[in-house]
Amino acid sequence: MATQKQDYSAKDIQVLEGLEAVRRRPGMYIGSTDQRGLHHLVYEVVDNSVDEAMAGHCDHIQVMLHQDGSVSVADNGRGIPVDTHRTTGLSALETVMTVLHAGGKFGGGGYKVSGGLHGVGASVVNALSEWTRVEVRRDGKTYRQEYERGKPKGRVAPVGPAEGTGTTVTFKADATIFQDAEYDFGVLAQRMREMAYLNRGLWITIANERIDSELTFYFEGGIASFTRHLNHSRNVLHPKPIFIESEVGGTMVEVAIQYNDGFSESTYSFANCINTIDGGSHLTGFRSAHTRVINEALRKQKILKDDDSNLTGDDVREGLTAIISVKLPEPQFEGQTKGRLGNPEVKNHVESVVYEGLNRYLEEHPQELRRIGDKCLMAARAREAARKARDLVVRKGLLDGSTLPGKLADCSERDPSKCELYIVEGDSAGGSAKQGRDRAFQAILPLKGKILNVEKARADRMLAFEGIRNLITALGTGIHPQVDVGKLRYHKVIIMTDADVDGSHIRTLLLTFFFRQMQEIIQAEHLYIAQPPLYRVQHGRQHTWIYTEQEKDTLLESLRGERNVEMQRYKGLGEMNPEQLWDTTMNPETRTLLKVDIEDAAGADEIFSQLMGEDVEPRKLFIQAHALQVKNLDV
Ligand code: 0RA
Repeated sequence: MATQKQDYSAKDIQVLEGLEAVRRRPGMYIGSTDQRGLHHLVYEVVDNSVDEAMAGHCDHIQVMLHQDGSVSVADNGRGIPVDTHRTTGLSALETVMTVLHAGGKFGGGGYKVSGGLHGVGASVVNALSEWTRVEVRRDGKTYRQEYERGKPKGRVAPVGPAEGTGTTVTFKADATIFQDAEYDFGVLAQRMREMAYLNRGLWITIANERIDSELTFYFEGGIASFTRHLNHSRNVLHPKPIFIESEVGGTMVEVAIQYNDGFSESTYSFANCINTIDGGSHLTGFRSAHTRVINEALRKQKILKDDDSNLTGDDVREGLTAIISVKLPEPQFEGQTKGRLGNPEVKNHVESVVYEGLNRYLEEHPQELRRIGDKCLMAARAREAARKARDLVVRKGLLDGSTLPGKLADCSERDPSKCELYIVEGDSAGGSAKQGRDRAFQAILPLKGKILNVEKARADRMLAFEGIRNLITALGTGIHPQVDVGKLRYHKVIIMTDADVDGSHIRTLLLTFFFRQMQEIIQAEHLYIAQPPLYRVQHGRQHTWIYTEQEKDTLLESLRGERNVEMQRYKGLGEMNPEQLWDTTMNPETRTLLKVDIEDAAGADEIFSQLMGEDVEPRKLFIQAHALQVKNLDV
């Protein structure tokens, strides 16, 4: 900067201070500086292009991960204005790139993706990048400005002609801030896919130069295509999703609905393309209208008789796959994780759109109404049976935690934050775990054989299984739809299964159970997966436990030439004695636990329905892959 003007104006100083604040405390702006934070940089830049698309000026966005670790995001929008502002003396481009939260002022109203958890704007990405380059194509010219750690290297300048209009932002995340974090192409692609679903007609390409792969997402049906996709391994009750769309009071409302013959509900709500995992006013409005319309329509058709009572929300939501997407000028995100849409007026907006739209649709499609109605009535009857089964079980005190299952070897500690529950497959492994554990704070629950696949069963059948009842009782929280995480008896719930195909199947069944029946426990980050070793290598007088195939290769490589190397493969937990099990898998000082984490609930939902649903082929493919995003966590 020495060659640049020396007389910094107050404005410049403010900018530099702003960038410095971002670099000093990056977590405040992007959440974290791990892989998740790194991905946020990409999302911030893409969001700006999606804003341009939502304003109707852009239909192509291209994301590219380059060889050198930089990322570029190109769009065919109007191009960020480059002319100089009369009072600030800065171009709009430089302002957007260097002034915190400056993005919004130039959008000229309209909807913005930003405003969510982070939504901090391009200047934050710029501040956290080793270098950034922006190219704007406008008025037949290409303009360029480059930056280093957020500071402009020069003024915006024309560098050549241009065809069409648009903006390309290329940045290289600062390695001193994002220590060895790497982009996960799959995770980024999943978000791009979601963006494409939420913006009908928008083309999004994501390419990875490193492995020479490219994916393009474009959905003519928008969120209707999204519901089709979520249902693709399920049997649907009507081939064409119901799609409703309207604008009320400045809120764009879009809803897509498609029923399947399963028992769970998969509803996802979005506000300005941000997944509102805790729902909010748009979801409340949808549910209220949806329940009312179905009841009224079924009464009109005499499918519901005069003396039948109304179907409940749970009845009409069994087997429902739905996407609710609203776009509004000033979304308010609330709650601890900003996952809930606050704007109260949106409830009525969505309610009126869904009431009218769905009512009309069902009037015009009596056959579909009948099929959906039959499904809902069946759900109501099953729910009544399930309630009776549950009441019976509760009356016998089998679920409330007052009588803990005999199989449970509980710990002596009573403070849940210090307690751990190991869910262990099989009695023999359960025996080793009971002897090996620290009984002060570790409890063991052995599960016999396979547990029921809850993806294909309702609560009544589920509760008939002793293993599942034992699990529910031991945890103390109750099950869907009445889970109280506050009552969880162990703040670490650890699934410990054999490192073989059966073990991975049981783990998936358990994950499915938690995902469908106690998702709150996963959201609250209490669910873990134990990592038992795969091999024990004896070399000379030493031995080493090996947890991954990669570790094995590395060790064997380093031991090449050494005599007396012996390797034992551990197929099951039962092959280890209690002391070994403690040393390798249960001792908090030395073990590794994987925390189960749902970053992308719709993606996890799709995987579970595929894994455990009717569609056998993809299930075989997936059975050994991990089901939820499982994060490495050193505990
Ligand atoms: C403000 C005004 C105008 C365009 C944009 C912002 C814009 C920003 C970004 C960020 C990434 N891609 C973008 N594309 C456009 C246009 C104002 C006008 O031409 O009248």
